[in-house]
Amino acid sequence: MSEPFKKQIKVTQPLLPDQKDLAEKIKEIWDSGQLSNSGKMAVQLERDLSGFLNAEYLSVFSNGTLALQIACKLLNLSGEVITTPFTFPATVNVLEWNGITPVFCDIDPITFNLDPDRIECLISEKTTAIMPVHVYGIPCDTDKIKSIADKYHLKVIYDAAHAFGVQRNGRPIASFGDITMFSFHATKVFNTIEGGALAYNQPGLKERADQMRNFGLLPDGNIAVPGTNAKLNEVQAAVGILLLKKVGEEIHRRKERAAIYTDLLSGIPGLRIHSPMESVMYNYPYFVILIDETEFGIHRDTLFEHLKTHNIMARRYFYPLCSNLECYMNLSSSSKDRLPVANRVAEGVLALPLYGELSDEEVSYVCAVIRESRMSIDAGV
Ligand code: T4K
Repeated sequence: MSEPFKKQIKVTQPLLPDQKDLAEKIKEIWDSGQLSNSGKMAVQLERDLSGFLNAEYLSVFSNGTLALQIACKLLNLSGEVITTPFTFPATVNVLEWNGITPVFCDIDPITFNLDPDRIECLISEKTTAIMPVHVYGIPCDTDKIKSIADKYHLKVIYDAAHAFGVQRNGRPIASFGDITMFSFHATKVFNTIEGGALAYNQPGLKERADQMRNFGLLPDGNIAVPGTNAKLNEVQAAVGILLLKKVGEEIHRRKERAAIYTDLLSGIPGLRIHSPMESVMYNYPYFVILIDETEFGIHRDTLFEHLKTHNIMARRYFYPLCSNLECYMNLSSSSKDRLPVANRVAEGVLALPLYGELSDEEVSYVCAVIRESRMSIDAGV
């Protein structure tokens, strides 16, 4: 058996700006004395991101969760919203925080995104919207979701926390739905340490969201709709401005690492590599495998622990399934027999380490340990 790796291999590592460049930006901020409240850096980042993401109307926020909460308020969502249980809990928590009941819909076995063919039967007179997630940055079936939303007059908010810079059939990911949310958390392909953005399909939404992230304050000091505090500060915005220049190279490096993984892990019985369709210009946020215990020989959790003993910190994104969390398990839509695909996928997925700085040696080592874990079973070790 391989020795544990000499240092811990984390599932991800943040993309960082050059310290010298950041020091220059911080000097600029210090000199101006403007640290927050839509200062020069935040305004520039919004403009830069609008161009990069091809999103004409866009606002930045202090994190993706608050951005999503504001998106629900902007569209006056209430009652029930159909969403996926196969996501980070933030997606579902946002609905609860808006007093909305999440209604879980099963997922597609290939993309792991909301299965559009299962949405219609969940629509009730209380349904106001659909909130799908572009899981691991792989786009949802936006055409089918749009036609259902149009038919029933529902709003669509896409959680694109993972989909920074992704395109489908040449269309930017922000161009689908009423609103699209991006997360700029440190663990994302592009980050502002903490941060997020909303892209809207109409200018009026941006104007109202910009008020809501600043307590709801209007230019005359009045407040028409109570807002919150979800502003991105100037230092975070400066990090974003600098990282926007590096993110293309980061995605390229990740693509190369993903190709090595694919090469070294292909053909292992019971191990499926989760990858995007050809129509997608992808951003490689995660490298995800799906383990079928029967064919692979061991359960995903055994492999997960085995990797840990070798200093490899993989992650079970997304496990437990949101519908199985204590706070959501009593919803009628959480019942396991209504979500067979999501429950099966959550038991099998594993995100392997992936980031630009990951070395070829580290990728090869991870793959060797995975192969070895199976061989030890074959040999009865
Ligand atoms: N919707 C979806 C679909 C999401 O995935 C998320 C967030 C959201 C909405 C909400 O967006 P935000 O409000 O976060 O903007 C992480 C992130 O905290 C979370 O942002 C992310 N999704 C989720 C999928 O993953 P953890 O609990 O896995 O993070 P943590 O601290 O365990 O870190 C993971 C690895 O990254 C570790 O190996 C250490 C490394 N790391 C982490 C940080 C924070 C670093 O090397 N440096 C760092 O600064 O949640």
